[in-house]
Amino acid sequence: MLTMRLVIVEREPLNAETPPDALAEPLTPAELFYVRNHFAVPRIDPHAWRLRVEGAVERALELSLEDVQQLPSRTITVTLECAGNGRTLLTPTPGGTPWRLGAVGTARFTGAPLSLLLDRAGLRPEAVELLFVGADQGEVEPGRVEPFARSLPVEEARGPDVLLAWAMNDEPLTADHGFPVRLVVPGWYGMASVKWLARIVALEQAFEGYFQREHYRYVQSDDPVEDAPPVTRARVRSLIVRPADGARLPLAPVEFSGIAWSGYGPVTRVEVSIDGGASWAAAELGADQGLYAARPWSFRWHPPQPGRYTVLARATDALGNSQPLSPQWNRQGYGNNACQAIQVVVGQ
Ligand code: MTE
Ligand code: MO
Repeated sequence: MLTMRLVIVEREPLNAETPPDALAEPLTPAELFYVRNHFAVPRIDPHAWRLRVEGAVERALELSLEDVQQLPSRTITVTLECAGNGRTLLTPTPGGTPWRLGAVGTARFTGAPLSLLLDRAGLRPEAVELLFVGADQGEVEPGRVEPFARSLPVEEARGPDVLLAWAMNDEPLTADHGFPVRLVVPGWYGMASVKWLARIVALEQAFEGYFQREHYRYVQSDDPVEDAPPVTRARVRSLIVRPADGARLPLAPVEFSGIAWSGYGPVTRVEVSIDGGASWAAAELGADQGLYAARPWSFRWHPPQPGRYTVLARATDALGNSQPLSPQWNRQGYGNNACQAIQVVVGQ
C-alpha cells in the first residue's frame, strides 16, 4: 500500500494539500486533511484553555474545554475548502499561498452548536456580528500584529449547523486543525472556520480586522479592497480524482470518478465532457453523506479510438449554480471554481 502524505506547499507556517488519492475516500483522515495556517500553530494547554464569550451579551461567559464538551453535541460531515484552492490555475496568478487543487477535505466534525452558547450568553439586540478570535497571531503588515480573526453576521452565526467543534473524525482535533476547539461553519469557505478559538465577541458594528476587510474579498482590477464583495460560501465545484491528470490508458472501458460539492445547496448533477467541453454526459452520483459533504460521482467511458482526450467535469447544485468553463479572475485569487480539465492518453 502506498503511504500517503500531505503535499507541502509552504513549510513555515505549514500549508499543505490533501493528497489526490485521499480525496477518493468519503472521509479525509486528519493527517491527510489540508492545512492552512497563517501563523505559527499556537501551543495550547487544554487544562488552562478558556473560551470567553463577551461584548453585546447579557451574561459574559468563560468556558473550560470540559464545559464545551458537556454541552449537547452534534456531528456533521463537512467538506472544507480553502477559498484560495485552485489559485495557481488563474492567469496571471495572484499572490498568496500557491494552491493547486488539494486545499479541500471532508471530515466528521463533532461539537456544540454555537447557537446554544449564544442563547446562554443572551445576545443583545444591538449585536450585528459575532467575532471569532483565534489564539494565533502575527505581523500582517510591518508593525501591525493581529490574531487570525473573522466575523459572521448574527443570522449566519445562529444557524443550527455552526459548531464549536472539539472532534474531527471522532478524535480530538490535532494541533494543525485547531486543538482544542475550532469553529466549523458548514457551507462556507474555510476561512470562516476559525481554529484555536479563544474568544467570541458580539459586535455592534461590522468587524474591520485584516482578515475581514483587507482579505477574502472578490476584488476586480482597481476596486478598493474594502468595497469589494466578501468571500462567503463555497462555490459549486467538482474534482476529477481518478484517473490522474496525464494518465495513459488502454483502449478499454474506463471509469472516471471524483467528488462534487457546493456551499449553496446539494449537488444535483455532475456532467463529464471527453471532448474539451463540446458535449456533456451525465455522471452517476454516489452515496449522499449529508448536505455539507462532497458527493462522489463516477462516469464510465468507452474510448472510441486511441488518442489524447481533454476530460472535464462540471457540477450543478440545487440552486442551479454551475461551474464556469474558464476561471473568474480576481485580485486575491479566491473562489476559482472553473471546471477542472485533465488530459488522458488512450493507447492501442
Ligand atoms: N483559524 C486560525 N486561527 N488561523 C488560521 O490561519 N486559517 C483559515 C481557517 N481557520 C486559519 C483559521 C483558513 S484560510 C482555512 S482554509 C481553514 O482554517 C483551514 O482549516 P484546516 O487547516 O483545518 O484545513
Ligand atoms: Mo483558506
